Amino acid sequence: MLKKTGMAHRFGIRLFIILSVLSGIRPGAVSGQNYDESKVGSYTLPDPLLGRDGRVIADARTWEQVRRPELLKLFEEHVYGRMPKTFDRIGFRTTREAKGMMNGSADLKETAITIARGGRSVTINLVMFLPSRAEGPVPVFLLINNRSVRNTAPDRDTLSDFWPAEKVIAAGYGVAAFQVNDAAPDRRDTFQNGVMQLYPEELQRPDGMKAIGSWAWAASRVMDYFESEKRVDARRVALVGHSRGGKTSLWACAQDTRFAICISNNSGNTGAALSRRNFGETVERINTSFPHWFADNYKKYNGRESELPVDQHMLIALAAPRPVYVTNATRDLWADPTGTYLALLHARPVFRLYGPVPDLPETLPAAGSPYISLPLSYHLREGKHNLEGYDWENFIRLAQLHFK
Ligand code: GTR
Repeated sequence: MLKKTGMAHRFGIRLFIILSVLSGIRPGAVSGQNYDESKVGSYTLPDPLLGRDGRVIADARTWEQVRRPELLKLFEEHVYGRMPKTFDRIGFRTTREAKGMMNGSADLKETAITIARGGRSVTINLVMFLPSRAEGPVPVFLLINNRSVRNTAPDRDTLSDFWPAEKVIAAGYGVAAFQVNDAAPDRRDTFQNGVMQLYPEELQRPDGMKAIGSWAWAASRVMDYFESEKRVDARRVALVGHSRGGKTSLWACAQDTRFAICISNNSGNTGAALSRRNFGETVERINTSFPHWFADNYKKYNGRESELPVDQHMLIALAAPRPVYVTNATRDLWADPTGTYLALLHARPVFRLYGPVPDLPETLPAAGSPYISLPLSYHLREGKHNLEGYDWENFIRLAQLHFK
């Protein structure tokens, strides 16, 4: 078999990958996936304000007491897996401090956050810069870094727009990041070697959490640390994630209402994009490529999105009334910009329980015209799947609006 396909075949695959990358379509995005709007077909979204018992939710109190917990549970059971809440101990150890970095404008503080349960422990390493001149606690942007640790280089020998710390500091905010591998290695064969070590029982359950759950859990432990850090205003933390990290930021904000702003960049399938729309990445595709991200139960919905008891507009709604910012990029059709924008629109009824919601355009806004408003923001960036300076500049604008 191998012989028959041989070198020519391998060359073909490589050529295909190179061409895909050059054209901005991510590898694997082509075969069997729909990119034709006319083939999306019709679908019916579950109503966030219709309780399972048929009751219509008409006020914020009933949403919070009845429907919100119900939806959270559905997402746990069918999509992301349970979120363990207890552990034996948590400790914060400063591993490095350096004042007056970035030409005197920022102080570096690195912290090892160690959490123990049942005789095992896991350590999340946090890198953080705080504005040197700030008097009193500052709001902080926390990035869930799903890419290289070089993006968050504490020495600033490498500067990356994935985490443009200088830009955030200049705006007067703190900026922090942890790398997902500390919480769960992003591989199907090793994801257990992190937070899951503390909760081995989750591995036995069809609704047990996996990597994305572990990353979200880690974001909450960073929040535990922020609550103990005098220089951070833990009530004003914006959580940022890109792609798989953006799926995680939404799930973390749904679980943990201490996060003040939820930012989900290019998060696509099982992030901010509607699952029922047949466009770009599908549930089957994501479960096959990344079997270690979601609960095993989620695999039941491969090719059966319409049977899901939830859809992703409901995940956005779980952040209400806190501000949510979702984004797309023009050359990232895999993440379905239209399906993402529609999810944001369909989350509006829940936000309206708390107050007025801005008049968002009814169709996908044009590239390069960000829509920054409370509580819902959106932009479509010109370019490919990535987290860039442009994205951050607009996230900062939302923080300026919300944190004033
Ligand atoms: C892709 C995956 C997406 C997204 C992306 C990323 O391969 O299909 O759902 O998570 O990776 O995280 O960059």
